[in-house]
Amino acid sequence: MSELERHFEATIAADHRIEPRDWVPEGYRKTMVRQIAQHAHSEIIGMQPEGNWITRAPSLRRKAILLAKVQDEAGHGLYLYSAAETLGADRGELTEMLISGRQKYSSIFNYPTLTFADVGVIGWLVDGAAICNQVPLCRSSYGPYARAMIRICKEESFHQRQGYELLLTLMRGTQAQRDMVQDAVNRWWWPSLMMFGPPDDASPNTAQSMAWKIKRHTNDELRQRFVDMSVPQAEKLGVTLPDPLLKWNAERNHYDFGPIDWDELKRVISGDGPCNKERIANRRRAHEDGEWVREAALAHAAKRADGNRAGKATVA
Ligand code: BYC
Repeated sequence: MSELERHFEATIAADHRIEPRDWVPEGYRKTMVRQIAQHAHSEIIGMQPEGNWITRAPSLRRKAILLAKVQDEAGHGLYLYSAAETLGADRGELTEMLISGRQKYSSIFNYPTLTFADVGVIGWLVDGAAICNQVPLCRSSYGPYARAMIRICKEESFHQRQGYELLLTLMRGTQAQRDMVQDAVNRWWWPSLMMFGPPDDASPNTAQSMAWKIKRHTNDELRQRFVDMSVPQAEKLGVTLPDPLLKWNAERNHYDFGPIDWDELKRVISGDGPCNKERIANRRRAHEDGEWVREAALAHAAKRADGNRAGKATVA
């Protein structure tokens, strides 16, 4: 083992953070870029299902809340692309990989948002799952990622509360509103469980990512934590989670739950979910429409750099 490898291993073993200028094995760099880029793409694509409801929010208050939430997601994408850049990735290339289908984003954003209750359920379940998955990432071994996660998690918990509060309001409304919430819960429950990724015995990356302390828990551990957290919240809300096998297991001290349709997850991840094509087409259009902004920003930066050089030359 080289001196550099020994230093890397010792940093991980001591639970210290890896920082951008530290030497890392190529596999660590690749895994980190993959995970951070997929995460960034998920935040940006994740703006679409809810963004769809901004113009149709039922009140000014709901509209302002939703606008703020969707803007937060854009911000999360930006912190994450910046974290990926500290590993030598190029943001433009990452975007190309997303819109050409070479890099993934979370399966959850390929499902449609059919009613305003979906906005509440996304906040409660999707952001709830995101928090469960991301709080341990605040202790991830890569410093810039772990630090970005701290702020992201704070904002996600606001998102989760706004969703739950929206649902509490709907549940105090008419029978039709309660039915709308139940219907949204029925559609989002299983896809939310799939967000945690394939089961541990079919997760190719987990063992190495745990050894490098990129991940602190396995996919199944976090999924179980999410189920345990959600059941009492569903009871309080007065909705039924669509799983007849969901049952408290006193021996395990956890809820048992029914089998997940892993073929559905595979289909959705490989591009064949209900909204994959629409999401990517929208992202591609936004990227193309934004070309003049990127060009203008680059021209402005070049002009300022020239100005700075000229200024320095005069001083010299
Ligand atoms: N969807 O070996 P595995 C958010 C991929 S943002 C799509 O277990 P790993 C939010 C996986 O990437 C939500 N792909 O992988 C935003 C891997 O790909 P490769 C996103 C999935 O990395 C806005 C392959 O399948 N959160 O919450 O050890 C509004 C094998 O899986 C999925 C993050 O990205 C999936 N569900 O574990 C509201 C968090 N699951 O190797 C909310 C950070 C797996 O074939 N990421 N894959 O390219 C992680 O924690 C981990 O990457 C995962 C997967 C737990 C997701």
